[in-house]
Amino acid sequence: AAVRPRILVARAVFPDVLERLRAVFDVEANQEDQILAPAELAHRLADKQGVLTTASERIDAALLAACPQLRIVANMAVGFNNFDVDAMGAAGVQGTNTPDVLTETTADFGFALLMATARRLTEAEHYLRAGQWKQWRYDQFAGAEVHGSRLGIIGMGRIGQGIARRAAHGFGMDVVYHNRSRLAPDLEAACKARYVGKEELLRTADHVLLVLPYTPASHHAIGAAELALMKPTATLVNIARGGIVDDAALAVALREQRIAAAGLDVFEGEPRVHPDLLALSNVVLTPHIASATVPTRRAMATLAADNLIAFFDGRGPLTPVNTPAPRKYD
Ligand code: 8YV
Repeated sequence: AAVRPRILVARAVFPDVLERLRAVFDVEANQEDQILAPAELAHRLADKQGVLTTASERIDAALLAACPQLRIVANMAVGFNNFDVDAMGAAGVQGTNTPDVLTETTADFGFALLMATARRLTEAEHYLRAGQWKQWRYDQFAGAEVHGSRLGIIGMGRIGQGIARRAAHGFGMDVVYHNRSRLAPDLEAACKARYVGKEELLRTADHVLLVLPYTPASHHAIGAAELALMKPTATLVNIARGGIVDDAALAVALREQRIAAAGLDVFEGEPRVHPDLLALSNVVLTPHIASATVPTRRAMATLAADNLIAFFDGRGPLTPVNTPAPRKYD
């Protein structure tokens, strides 16, 4: 029998997905509820040809140097800012991600977080649970309007467009967006969204929603200067990546009520959350769960596994993120 490729599954996954991998590969699985530290990850990958990762495992030049046999990294995430794509390309390592399968679920959550933030859902629930609700009051938890208001979306990829469709068609919102490039006219028409500059978006939107990839160019794309442009009644929602927002500057803006509220599913340095954010009541904070439904997480794990399977059986990666240089010894 042919030698089976050796694979590491770096984080716990659905048991049946693991079984699917075990049918074709020699699998070492980290089923612990714990991220492997960089040195431990390098150690476990020293003799592996493939790995299934999540956005928590960093794949950089130092790791690649310690893993000479590695040929493919299959990320169980659409975002791949945990990859040093240049280093992977130079080392001849294929990267893959999980686009499409999580688009609608993540768009649902973006909208949920927008609603929860604008309508002060969690703040009101905490108040009720704490036994503080004594009577109705005209201004109790009075929030911002969602329907009919202006939504500004920064990052208009698949997920951004999904949110725009929900906003325009379901909530009669006036949708504006900013993106590296303008959408094709038919896509713009489908989500009834209008392209504007970043500054116009920040100045005029009632709600600003971030769904852009995290790259050196988007680091702190929302900092003190950008927050200062926003309306004092505006809400900010981040379902993209920590690091796109300067969390310390955001905490100041929220505390001083320069903007009304923020909904955050991702944080700089997560799972650590900036203590100044935790101290505020005008925030809704969730632990990176925008793609977390059972069917979607299953589809993500299955697509990551299928990328490994297709790569090693010669069909090639299904959803590649790079075109690596040919390896010297292939
Ligand atoms: C993942 C995500 O749950 O797809 C992404 O980019 O951020 C989430 O869907 C998380 O990154 C784990 O890989």
